[in-house]
Amino acid sequence: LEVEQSYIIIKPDGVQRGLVGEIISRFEKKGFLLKGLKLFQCPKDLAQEHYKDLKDRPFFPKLIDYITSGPVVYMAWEGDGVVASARKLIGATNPLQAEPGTIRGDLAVQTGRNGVHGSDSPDNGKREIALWFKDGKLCQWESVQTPWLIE
Ligand code: YYY
Ligand code: MG
Repeated sequence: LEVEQSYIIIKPDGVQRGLVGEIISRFEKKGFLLKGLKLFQCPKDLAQEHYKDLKDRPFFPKLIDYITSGPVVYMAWEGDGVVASARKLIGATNPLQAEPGTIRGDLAVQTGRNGVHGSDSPDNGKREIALWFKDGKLCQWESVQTPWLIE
């Protein structure tokens, strides 16, 4: 049985604003399992492939410039329901509409600088993890917390 995984990016604004620890902490404290993590400057071609569903949108060129403008932290997080739950933790695309308590609701003000990416479906989670973790190697480990999180 396959456990669900979500692909999460702390975008360049999140890294530059010193929010890496804060953002990772939200997922850690919720109780998901970190399976892979890297600080990385994304090349244009990878950014375009990652966001290919948006390639015809007017904001696409700006989005690609932004996501490649500085280092990002990318991660794979695992757990039952992690994709939908991570989207809730992240909040609405426009940070002014994102609820307080969400990452975007608490930490950002503009759609074009909304700090975080999270996969929008389990299939996209798989696609994005395969795309970014090219060697396919996520860390296989067990957290001592698991028995205290999952009965
Ligand atoms: O999944 P999510 O990040 O919440 O939004 P998407 O609709 O997938 O768009 C991806 C990304 O594109 C968004 O996080 C910011 C940017 N964007 C934008 O700059 N302007 C828009 N009108 C919509 C999205
Ligand atoms: Mg999206």
